[in-house]
Amino acid sequence: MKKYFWMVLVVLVAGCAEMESSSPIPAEKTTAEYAAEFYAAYSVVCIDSMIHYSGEENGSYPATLAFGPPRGAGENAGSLDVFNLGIGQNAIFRHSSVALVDGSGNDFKVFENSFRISTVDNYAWDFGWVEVSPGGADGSDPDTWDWYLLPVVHDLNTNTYNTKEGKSGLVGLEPIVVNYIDNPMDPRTSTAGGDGYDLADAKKILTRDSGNPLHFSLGNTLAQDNVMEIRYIRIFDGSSFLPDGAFGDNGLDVDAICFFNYR
Ligand SMILES: [Ca+2]
Ligand SMILES: [Ca+2]
Ligand SMILES: [Ca+2]
Repeated sequence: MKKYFWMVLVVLVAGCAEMESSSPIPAEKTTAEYAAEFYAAYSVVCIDSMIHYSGEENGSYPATLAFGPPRGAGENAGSLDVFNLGIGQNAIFRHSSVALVDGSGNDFKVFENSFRISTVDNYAWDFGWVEVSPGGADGSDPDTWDWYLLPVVHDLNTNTYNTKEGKSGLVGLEPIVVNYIDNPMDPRTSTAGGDGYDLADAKKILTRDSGNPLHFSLGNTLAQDNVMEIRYIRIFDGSSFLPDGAFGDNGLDVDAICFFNYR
């Protein structure tokens, strides 16, 4: 979560787009009804539960705000409908009744709440990375499961402060335009924003000794290991491994995580 100063700045420069994200919901529909319409219109599902969290939940930005469809605030504002993960923390999410599968193209998206600050030609980023797992025996420790990394590129030799150049696979790179209440659209599209991932790119993490995803030792793909279903998605804040640029590390935020290919 970027500092309040930047939230205020964005409100000033973005014509109060920030405030719109928390405006009252029109009385004719409930949020559940909006969500149901969104799911039906675009044939997506979004995570509805968290099974592990390394930190202490922030009362103002609890995990429940990561459940359900995305509620983005546009290119120039950060949604407050988010779970604030915290610096260096991680959490494991799932959908309670479906599994993610590798279908055509991107299979899921993570919606953070980065936004562009046009007045200073920069982005308010909180980068992180994604791992996926089929899970393990009931009651087993998630740290003992097989985890597959969605590879990240963060070239520290390029200008990290105001460009997407040299960056890919990072959670939080793309601002969130889609909003299931105020601005519904197909969340798969690039117009909708969010960070898309293809399970075909995931590779088994063999060693993570450094703690830095840029230096993990990787092995087989999911297909090579005959892993046909993914039940768990783990999001890590990038801390100092994945520098956030001009505005420092405040811990990434999760607005939503939605599945496009599932069963
Ligand atoms: Ca953020
Ligand atoms: Ca795919
Ligand atoms: Ca949300």
